[in-house]
Amino acid sequence: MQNAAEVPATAEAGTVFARRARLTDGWARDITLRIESGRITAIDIGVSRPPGAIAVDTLLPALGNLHSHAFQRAMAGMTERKQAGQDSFWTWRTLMYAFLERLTPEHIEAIAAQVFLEMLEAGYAAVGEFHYLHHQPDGSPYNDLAETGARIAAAAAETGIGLTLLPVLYTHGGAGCQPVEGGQRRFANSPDRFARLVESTRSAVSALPPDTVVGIAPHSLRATDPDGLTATVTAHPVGPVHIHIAEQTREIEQIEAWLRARPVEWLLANQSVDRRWCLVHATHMTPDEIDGAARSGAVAGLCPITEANLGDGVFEGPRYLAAGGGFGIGSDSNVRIALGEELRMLEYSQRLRDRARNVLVPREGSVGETLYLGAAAGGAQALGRGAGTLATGSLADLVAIDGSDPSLAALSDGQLLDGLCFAAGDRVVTDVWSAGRHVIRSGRHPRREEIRVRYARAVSDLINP
Ligand code: NGQ
Ligand code: ZN
Repeated sequence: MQNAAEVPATAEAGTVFARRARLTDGWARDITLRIESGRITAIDIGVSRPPGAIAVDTLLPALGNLHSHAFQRAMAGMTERKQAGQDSFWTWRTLMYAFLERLTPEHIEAIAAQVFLEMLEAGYAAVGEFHYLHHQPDGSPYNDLAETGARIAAAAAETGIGLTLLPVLYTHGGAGCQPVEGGQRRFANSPDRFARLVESTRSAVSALPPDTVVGIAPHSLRATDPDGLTATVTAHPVGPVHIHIAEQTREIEQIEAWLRARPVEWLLANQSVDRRWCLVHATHMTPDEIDGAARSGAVAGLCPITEANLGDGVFEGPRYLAAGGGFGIGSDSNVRIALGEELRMLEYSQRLRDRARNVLVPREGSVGETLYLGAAAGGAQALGRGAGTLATGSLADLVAIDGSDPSLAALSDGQLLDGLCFAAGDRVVTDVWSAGRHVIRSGRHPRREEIRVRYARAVSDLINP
């Protein structure tokens, strides 16, 4: 399965020479960066290229993609036809449930490998896979409770992407402990069985590189209940905790009717939300909720392309940033995997709403730097990766871009990240290292063809049963 000669399972050691790099406190020229055991162990500035070093143009910390449902990639483009009545998030969800009914573990692995490869080629070094497709179509578990999680792990191992695997607790079909129905049967676990699922998931990733993380993901307040949520969070006192929250206005109404508080309000009052939490979407918040979420230290998991695609609404960026809130970026439904475009969509949605320019900067300065470096730090925090900045001791999650690309060639160092967000496409990515694994070279993944062929076979099997 895995070709160790092409994508090393253990982190390489080596030296990277960059014409320029965005270090923690600013730009530097002619740097070497030493990688050992997957970490940055030394950075030297103003040096000449040492023999044997891999030379790149512009080196940046690579982003982690903090929220993905890999399987949804295979239905991209299948839900964009208007049907009778008003199409909504909820009608999309019905189509998504119908789609996932047919997925086998083999399909899940083939799709995830393609998705992870596309993420790496887009410049992401790691992914948070919010994984809820656990069981067989009739709801009975596979022999190995973590069968499908093991498929996600295999896809991560094959591609070399850094994996934070987030098995999902999904107990109820809707707010107020409604029964699970139809496609939801593949997701469902009691808190007790979920605890066993997390243990099996840990075994499933045990052969992966040491930067691999297992966290937990209560799916949403809708799909859990207060006691199950508390018990689960208490039983897993370390590692990332991700939850979908306040994405749709109907969800706000249902949670208010049931729990007598808005979703974020309820969560902040009833759970110990802190730096290990990632609040995915957090679209609809009152000013008090925004301030409380920002103060909690949690990361807002923003998924701008999917949120636009699903008609969720627009995140209240200015107040959240002013309150010091942390954020990161996720590709969620994977309808399109494009890193610069996520950041651009995030800023453009604010501009369209506010009829203003350069919105997502708390005081003054570059929007691109604020978004890119903010998402690098927030993404790393949410994924439990000691990455997000080019500094000694950090995990070597690196991306190199070609500053001589026509979209970037005219820009100064201080304008470069604005160019990356607003002018360039992800084709400017030349190299990616994930925890020191040099997985993208000359913009390509070494297993691109095999993975693509396997993906094509899987989707053809899905559409022509
Ligand atoms: C998901 N996606 O879990 O894939 C959800 C849809 C739900 C987004 N929320 C299902 N974007 O929320 O129940
Ligand atoms: Zn999601």
